[in-house]
Amino acid sequence: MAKAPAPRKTPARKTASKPAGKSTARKSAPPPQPNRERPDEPQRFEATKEQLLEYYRQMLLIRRFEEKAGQLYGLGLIGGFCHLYIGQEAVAVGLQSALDGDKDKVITGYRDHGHMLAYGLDPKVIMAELTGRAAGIAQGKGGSMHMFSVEKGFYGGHGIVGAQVPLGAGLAFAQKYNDDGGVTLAYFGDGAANQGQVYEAFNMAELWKLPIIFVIENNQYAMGTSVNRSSAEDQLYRRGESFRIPGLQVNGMDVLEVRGAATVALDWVRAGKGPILLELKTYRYRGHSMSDPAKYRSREEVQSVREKSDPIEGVKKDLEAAGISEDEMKAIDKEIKAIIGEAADFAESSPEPDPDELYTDVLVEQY
Ligand SMILES: Cc1ncc(C[n+]2csc(CCOP(=O)(O)OP(=O)(O)O)c2C)c(N)n1
Ligand SMILES: [Mg+2]
Repeated sequence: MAKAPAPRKTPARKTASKPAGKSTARKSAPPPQPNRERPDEPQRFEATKEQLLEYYRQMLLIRRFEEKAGQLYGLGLIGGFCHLYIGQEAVAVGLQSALDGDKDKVITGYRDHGHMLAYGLDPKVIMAELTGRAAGIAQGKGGSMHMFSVEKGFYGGHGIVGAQVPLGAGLAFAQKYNDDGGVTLAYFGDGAANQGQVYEAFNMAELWKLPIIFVIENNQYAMGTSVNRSSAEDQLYRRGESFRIPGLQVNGMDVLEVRGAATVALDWVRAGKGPILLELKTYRYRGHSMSDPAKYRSREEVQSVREKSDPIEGVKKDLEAAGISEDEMKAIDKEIKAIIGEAADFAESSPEPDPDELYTDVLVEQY
C-alpha cells in the first residue's frame, strides 16, 4: 500500500521579533470569485387598485409640492438654491414604495424634496425648511439641499455632486456590520456618475458585498450638458461592470416598471449578493435649478416628453384600466391641493429661527 504523503511543512518566515519555527505569515483571503450570476429580468409590477391609487397620490403630491415651491421661490420666499423634481416623480415613488421604512435607508443629492415626500415626510416641515423657518426639518438652517431625518432613515440632501455615494456605502457598511437586515438606496445623477469617488465606493461595496442599491437618475442632463455629450459610456447601467456590480436599465417614467425593478434589486441585495446598480431613464421638465437659461435643449424637446411619457398621465391610464373613475381621481387632486395649500400657509406663517440658533447644530458634540 502506498504511503500517504507527509504533510508539507510551511517554511518558517524569518522575522526579527519572533523565534524561528513559528509561521507569522498571514493567511491571505481567497481571490474574489467572478460574479457570473445575473439578476432576474424585471417585470412591470402588477399593482392592486390600492397601490395604484397610492402611487398616483404620491406622484401628484410631489408634482404639486414642487410647483408650489417654484411659485414661492418666484415670490422671494425661498432663498438660495432650489432644484425641482418635476418629471422624475415615478423614480422615487416606484423605488421607495418597495422599501421597509423601519430598517432601510435613503440618501440622495440636492434634488431631494421628492424623495423626502415619497418616504413619508410631512410636506409642512419640508416646505417650512425651504422658506427657512424654525419648524423646518433642519430647523430652517439647511434649506432645499440639506434636509435630513435620521428618525425616518433619510440621510440627506447633499450639495456636493456625488458625495452621497460613498456616504451611502458607509450607511450600508453599518447595516452589514450591525446585521440589521437593512438596505441603503443611494441616488445620484448622470452627471455625478462621472465622479471618481463613485467608483471608489463601487469597489468597496462589491468587495465587501454591502447591502446597497446604487440608483442613477439619468434625467439626460447635468447642469448644462447632456449625458451623451459628457459621457464616454452613456449606457450608465454598465458603469458597475468593471467592479462586477450588475446593472439594469429601467424606464423611469413608468412607476410600475420602476416598482418591478425595485423588487428585483431588493431581492438581490437582501439575498446577500452585494450591490446592484439601477439606471433610471427619466427627464426633468424644469431647469437644473431656478436660474437656468436651458440653452442646451429646445422647448419642443421638453414638450414632447411631457406629451408622450409623463409619469402621472401614464399611471392615470393604469387607473382607468383598473376601473377608477375620473371623479375618484379628481377627488384625490382636490385632497392634494388642500395639503399643499396648508403646507405653504404653514411655511409662510411660522417664525424664523432665533438668531441664537446660529451657534447650535454646528458640531455633533460639544468641544
Ligand atoms: C463636486 C461638485 N462639482 C460641481 C458642482 C456643481 N454642480 C451642481 S449640480 C451639477 C450637475 C449634476 O448633474 P446630475 O448629476 O446629472 O444631477 P441632476 O442635477 O441632473 O439631478 C453640478 C456640476 C457641485 N455641486 N459639486
Ligand atoms: Mg442629470
